[in-house]
Amino acid sequence: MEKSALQIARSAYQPKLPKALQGPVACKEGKPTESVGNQSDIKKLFPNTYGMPVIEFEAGEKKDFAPINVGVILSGGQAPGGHNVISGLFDGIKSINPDSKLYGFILGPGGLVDHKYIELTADIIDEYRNTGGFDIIGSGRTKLEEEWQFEKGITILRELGIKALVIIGGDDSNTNACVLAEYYAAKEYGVQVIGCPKTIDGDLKNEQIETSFGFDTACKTYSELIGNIQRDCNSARKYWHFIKLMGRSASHIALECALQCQPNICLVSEEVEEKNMSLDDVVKYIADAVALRAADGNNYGTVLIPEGLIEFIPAIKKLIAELNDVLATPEAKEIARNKQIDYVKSHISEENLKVFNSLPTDVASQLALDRDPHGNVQVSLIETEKLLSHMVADKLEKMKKAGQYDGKFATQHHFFGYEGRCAAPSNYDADYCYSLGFNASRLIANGKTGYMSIIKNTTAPAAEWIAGGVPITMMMNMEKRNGKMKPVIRKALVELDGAPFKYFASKRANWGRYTSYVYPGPIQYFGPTEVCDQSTITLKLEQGK
Ligand code: FBP
Repeated sequence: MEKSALQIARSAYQPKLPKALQGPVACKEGKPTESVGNQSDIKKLFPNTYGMPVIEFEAGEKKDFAPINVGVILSGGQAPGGHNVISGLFDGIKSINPDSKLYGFILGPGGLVDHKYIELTADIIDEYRNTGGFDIIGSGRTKLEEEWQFEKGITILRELGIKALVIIGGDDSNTNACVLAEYYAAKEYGVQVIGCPKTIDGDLKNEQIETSFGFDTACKTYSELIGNIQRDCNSARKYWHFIKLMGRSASHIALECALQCQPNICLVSEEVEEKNMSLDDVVKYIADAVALRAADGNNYGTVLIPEGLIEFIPAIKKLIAELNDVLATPEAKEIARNKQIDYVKSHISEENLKVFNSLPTDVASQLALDRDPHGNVQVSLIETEKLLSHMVADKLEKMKKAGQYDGKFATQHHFFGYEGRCAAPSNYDADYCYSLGFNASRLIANGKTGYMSIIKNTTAPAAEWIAGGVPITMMMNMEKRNGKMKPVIRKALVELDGAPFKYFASKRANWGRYTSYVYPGPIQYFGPTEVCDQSTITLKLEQGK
């Protein structure tokens, strides 16, 4: 593979490890745990993996370990640092015993079911150290949830002598990892399953998981681009830029980018829901801000829009919930694509039909069409940035006629999502991911299954990071998916009483009216620690730093 000078320099970077992982470890176990919700249901569904303690590693005595064969799967959307989880895992199992082997399943969980794999040797691993992307083995969104898939999986795991499987994924994939761990434990198949918290969306976090990997690099990449746009915007002073940012559900990415760049407007879906805002309320909120700046002679600005916004507008959320149920029936699955819209229209309540008919046609059809394999609306396909800017333009026209606005409104549209998912990991993500992977090898060596690898205290220098494991069942509750109640990891949305949102809310009126842009610039890999090794502002505020 040809490499750029930066890639060559970067591949020599040795990610930092927490002190506890730098030598042999001992396993400190906490008290038995409970799931975050629906305890009796979750306990019944996971009799073998429920209630296990949280684990913390500390320095221990050197022990001899037999070689172990481990499998690894990358699941779901790409996130910067995935290759470092794999290289950390590789180095970890080799340090346990140099004869250990690592196998990668190709193109996500489907690779396990279809028996597509490669052995990841040192040569391959070295090519991918500190690089972005998931291309070392590819990723996929096949949902691992059926017994026949688990059974096909065990056939290949046995054939390759694999005793532990590491699934690197978001909330849905780690839910599946937990179901698989429980199944293999119940059947006494002798295969451990460990999860790793991945997703640029930042919504896989809780008391035990500080952040999901990739969030840091993706936000820094988007913030560089937003900063560049803001510089352009402030130079030409003629456009309002509507910028949609990835994050299927939660608004963590939009909020973090707002904290980094200080745009004029940033919508936060969770607030829109909390305030029970309609689409028209959202449009009015933006139009009023545009009018306020126009009154100062500033006919330009930036608006950040979280990708999942549409799903959080309460009336639309209700509609989507009913559409999900209607589309999950076997009958609906048989309906030809061109008849689907008519089908849903004739099967939803009158109230939801009214909302459905009020939406622009392309948004309505997007909501009524394909779901991803986990039953989610594919919000990245909905052009909310264009929808909003067109509606704001209409509103401003009306305001002009009523003498409430006097300005020019020219727009540009952007969607930043795929641009950030495979960026070369920041030092934070490079170190965090390597540690997560290395730590997974220690969970495996200690015989754990149904755990997620965790690294905490990550706003401190890496040596002080805390390594351990959290039972996945601890993060679960019951939710409706594809029309049925299922055990799932609870998604972490933006908390309106949390420090990051409160800080943003205290500043936004000022940022809205006066040009206060910050231009963060590109991620720096080499240089002073205060430039290269910082976590997100969200994490710092959450930790009171
Ligand atoms: P994960 O939750 O699997 O990490 O993926 C998140 C995400 O990047 C979302 O931000 C986005 O909505 C979605 O993936 C896009 O999915 P796809 O890659 O299938 O287009």
